[in-house]
Formats: sequence, C-alpha cells, structure tokens
Amino acid sequence: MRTLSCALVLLLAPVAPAQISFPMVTHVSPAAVQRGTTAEVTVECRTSSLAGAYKVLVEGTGVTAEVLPTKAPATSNQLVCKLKVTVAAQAALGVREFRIASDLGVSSLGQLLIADAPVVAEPAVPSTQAKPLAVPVPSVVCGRIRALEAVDYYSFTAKAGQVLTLEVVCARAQDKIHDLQKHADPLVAVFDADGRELAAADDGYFADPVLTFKVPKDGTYTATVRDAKYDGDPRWAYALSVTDAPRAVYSFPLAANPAAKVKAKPVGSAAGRGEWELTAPNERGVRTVPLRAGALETNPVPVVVTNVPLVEEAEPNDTPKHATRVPLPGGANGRIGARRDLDHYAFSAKKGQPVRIEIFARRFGTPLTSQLDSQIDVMSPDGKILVSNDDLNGKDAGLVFTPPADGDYVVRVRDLNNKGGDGFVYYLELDFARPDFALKCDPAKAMIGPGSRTAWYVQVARTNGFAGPVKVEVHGLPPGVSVNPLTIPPTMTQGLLVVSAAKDAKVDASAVEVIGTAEATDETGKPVTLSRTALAVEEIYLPGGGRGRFDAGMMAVAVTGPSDLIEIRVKPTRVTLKPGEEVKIEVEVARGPKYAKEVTLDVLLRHLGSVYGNPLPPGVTIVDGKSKTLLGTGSVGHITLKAAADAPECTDVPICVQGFVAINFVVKIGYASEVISLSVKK
Ligand SMILES: [Ca+2]
Ligand SMILES: [Ca+2]
Ligand SMILES: [Ca+2]
Repeated sequence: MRTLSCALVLLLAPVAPAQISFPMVTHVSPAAVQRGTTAEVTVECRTSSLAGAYKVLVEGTGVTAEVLPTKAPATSNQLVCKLKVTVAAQAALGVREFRIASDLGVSSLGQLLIADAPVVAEPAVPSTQAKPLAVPVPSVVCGRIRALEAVDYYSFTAKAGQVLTLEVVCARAQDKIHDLQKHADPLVAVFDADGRELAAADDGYFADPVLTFKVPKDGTYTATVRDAKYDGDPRWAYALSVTDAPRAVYSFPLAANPAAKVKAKPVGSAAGRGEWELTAPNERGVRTVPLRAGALETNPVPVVVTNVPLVEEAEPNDTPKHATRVPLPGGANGRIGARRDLDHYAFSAKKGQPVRIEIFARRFGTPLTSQLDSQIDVMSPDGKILVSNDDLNGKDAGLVFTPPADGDYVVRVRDLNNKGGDGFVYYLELDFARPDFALKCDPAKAMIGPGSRTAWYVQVARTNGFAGPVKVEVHGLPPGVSVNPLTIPPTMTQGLLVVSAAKDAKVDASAVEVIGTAEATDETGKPVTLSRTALAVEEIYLPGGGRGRFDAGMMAVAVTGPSDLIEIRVKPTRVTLKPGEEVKIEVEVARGPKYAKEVTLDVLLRHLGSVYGNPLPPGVTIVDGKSKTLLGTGSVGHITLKAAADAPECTDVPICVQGFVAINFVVKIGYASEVISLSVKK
C-alpha cells in the first residue's frame, strides 16, 4: 500500500476568481534532487495558474515538498512555481510522482528523480563545445534539450581504467506528461581531448541512453547530450548521471523468495567487479533493491518477490524435449539470451484445474524494464500449440490455461520479434488461477468547491471464476469530503462514487486510495477476503484531441474555491422502473456567479463518442430523443432513462447526472448531482 506525505505552507493571496481547472505540469528543473539534501526546484505548467498553490502531494515515503512563496504579486496566469524539496538520506532512488494542489484544483502528475550523487543544476547560459560545463564524477547533471539542434556539452576528468556509466533520464518520464505530444529521443556521446568520439549510446532504457565506457587514459573528456534527430523543446528536461559507481542496467535473476539472499548477475558496468548478491525484501510484489558485493553497492534493481518455489532455466532448452521442469505452483528465472532463443518449461497439471501462466519482464510505469517483449505458447509435450498470448499486462504475456486432461504440458517463452540478449531477462510464474478482481477508478482527481460534487467511475474486472459483489471504499479523504456507499453487484462491472464537499469544507487536498473488498474462495475452496487498491486512470491528451489514459499510482481529492457549477439539482432522486418503463429526470444547474459558458449533461463518462464509464444497471439506457443535455448557457434540462423489456431486476444502484464544463478542447470537468438510487422491479 502506498503512503503519502505532504507539507503545508502559507496560502498565497487569493487571485481573481477563475474557472476551476488544474495546472498541467510540463517539467521540473533541476529534474533531480540528491537524497539526504534539501533543494529548490522550479515547476512549470500550462493552462491553469499555480498562483494559489499551497501543498504538494508526493508519492511514497522519504520525500516532502512545500510551495515557496513568490516575490511577484499573484497573477491569474502564473505558470511557474518553486518548491522546496526535502529528501531523506534513506529515501528510495528513482523517479517520484507528485501533484501540486492549488485553490483551483490539483495538478497533473509531475516527476522528480531522486538521485544518490550531487546534483548539478542547469546553467543559465547553455554550455558550448568551446565552453563545456565542468562536472564532477559522480554527479547528476540537469539540463534541457531546449531547441532544434541544441547540444549540451559537459567536461569531466577521469583516470585510465575507470569504468564510467553515463545515463540519461528524460524520455521515460515523458509518457506521463499531460499534453507533451512530441517526445525526446536523447543520445549521449563521449569525446576525448582531441574531439574524437570514443563511445555513444542512443536507446538503452527505452529511448533513454545508457553508456558504459572504459577510460583509455588519464585526462579530460567531454560528454554531449542531444536529441537523436537534433530536435528540441523547452520542456524536454533531463538528468544525466555520470558515475564510476557499479551500474546494473539489468540484473538476473529477476525473481526471489521473501528475504532470500541470491547470487546476482548484473548487466552493465557492475559486471565483473565482484560477486554480487541480492537480498530480497520481505514484502511480496515488484520491488527494487541494490545489489551488494562487499562494500560495493549498485543502483536499485527490480526484483519480483514471490512465495512460490523458484527454479532457473537450464539451457539448452530450445525444444519441448529439453524443457526445464517447473513445479506448480512455481516459477522460473530465465533470459532470452540471444536472437531466436526459445525457452521451454514443463509442468504437470490436472484436468479442469486452471493454471495462471504469467511473464514478469517489462511493464510501463513499474520498475520492470527488461528488453523482452514476451510471447508465450502453451503446448502439448509433442509441441502442438494449445493456446498463446503476447500482451496480457503491458508488454508481458500471460494467460489462464485449463488443462484438457491430467498430464504434462510445456510453456514456451520467446521474444515477439525474435530479438534477444543480456537485457532480455524475465520471470515466468505458474500458479493456480485463483478467483480475484482488479479495480480502476476514472478519473484520478476530484476537484470540488464547498457544497459541490463530482463523480468517479469505478470499474471492476473479475477473473478466474470470481463472481461476487465488490464493496468499494475511499480512504484518506480531506475533512468535509464524503462519498456514497458503493457495492458493485455481481451483475455489474461498474459502479459510481459521488465525491461531495460539505458547504463548510475548507480548501485542502489529500492523496486517497480507493479500495475494494470481496469474499472469495481459494483453489481448495477455503473462504478468503480479497482487498484490492484501485489503479487511478490518469487522462492525457492524444494527438487529435483523443483521451489517452494510463495507470497512475496516486489519486487525489482537492477542495477548491467555489466551483463553476455549485450544484446539479435532480428530481426524482429515487427511481424504481418496471421493465419497459421510462422515467424523466429533471435537472437544474446552479451556476457560480462567474460561470456563464456552456454546460452539457450526461449520466455516462464519454469523450468523442467513446464511453469510459457507465454506471447504469444492465438493460437501462438513456433515451437520447427524450433528453435535453446540451444546455448552452441555460440551466435547465432533463434526461430520460428507459428499462428494456428484458431488463433484469436490481436494487438501489447509485447513478448521478453530471454537468460538464469544458476547460479546453479535450479536458472537461464534471460536477455531479446527489446520488439517484435506481431500481428495476417487475
Ligand atoms: Ca535515444
Ligand atoms: Ca534462455
Ligand atoms: Ca533457450
């Protein structure tokens, strides 16, 4: 479970009332902060002012941030603010997500790199070939690929035989930046004192380069950072790490049992510099830990901590006949070590008892960044393919296989494009497919003024025969904010939470967790209680105005200044329909004094014809021809709902009407009515 820390500072002077919106963070400079230090960073955003920023919500523990007061008078279009960031000495390394709360809303995700070397901030004047910026080794140099043809130059001294790693963190963070349509493709190169290129790297960690370089002789060297196509953008912030510390770009094995000490084989400059050992954390799941060899320590590497017995692949295993045997439940650490490598694993299973077969290698937004794009095939021992998959979870393959008979089966693992190499590490897990569910909550933020409401659309995905109700609760709401009780019945895969701010709620923000619980049974029929935290659906612009989405860790609720729409009044708030019947819901929008623009009504969450959330029970639909949803600048409308002749019965399903306010071409903010309890009875 994630915990969150935050820091409060003084509220800035109120600005002129504006439409409630949210700051869209574009970049942070410097992009990194060294752990064990306190540093000032500048956050830039677009769209909504940061003038009323008062709080920073940071993912995880060990990092806190506060908004520094600005010297200039507050304006309604202040797109920059400064944060004071404090990082504990033991804070986990890597990219952290944060959000800034202002009296207008809560920002899109910003990202900050927590580093373990001194940070060199971006110089005011860009460096040049003639005047490179001298940097120490080790250091983390922050800069931006600011413009077309921009090249940044850094000089450092090094000794013969030193193994240096130069790594850029830039492109990997850009997939989470709101409305950054063009992404960087950074390239790093090293030159000697005579200007000869000694080494260069382009794509090592997705589009970000990782360059390992052995220093040929004592002297001064120059490193350059640029875009591979000489493109640039003032928002393309990067952090270049230059270090002689042992670096593990990848590490084998990928999985270990809780608290187990295992021998590790790193890929990167750590290779060959000692007998490396990994001590797995106690908590199961995808974690990161540094490798250790005596006093030496690498960067944190990913490890899948699992309880099942583990084996290592035994090459040659390129045919079903030479398959490595795996117990059930059990797991195998493997690597597609060369082009066209095929890895076969044999297991025995019982007729009709479903088996979950899953690869852990490369998942966006997680520490799993193997180069493998996996494909799995389940086969009979004579090599006949029974079922295949290539992307259950991001790039990772997975499936549930129900054996047609007792006996042996074979799983084949390969790269989808027949690539392979040292970085193509993976973990294959075989376990009984237990009843389970996963939750998502769309959108990831709620921003509401006193007395106002907004809606969250919760989606449940039930798997492996789980068919029960899921109770949904929200933990960590700010004072004065509440949600309706919600249990998603077995007949539905979606549910609605109306987030309401009391009339006397004060401006505040907090990170929250949406948690679902359900009663299920394990593979032996024993009852178990499942508790699952919802992933937050963070929306992001797609080229052309579409609504892109990705899974974010942090959900946030902000009580803002007065909302643009104070209240959505509906009548009736309790509806019981007979199959075939219709009901007209009258809607009246109470606007804030400053908002006179267009409002549209809806019960669903939609964008450009796609439905992202639908809390209506099965068989109940909106009758478009009998609804008035485009209010223009007016305030009165209605929505007609109809139960189909064959609509099944249901009781008190929560729905609501939202009034949507556009804040630009793509993004809109919804203000919800109170919950309407909808039942269908014969
Ligand atoms: Ca690149
Ligand atoms: Ca292999
Ligand atoms: Ca093989």
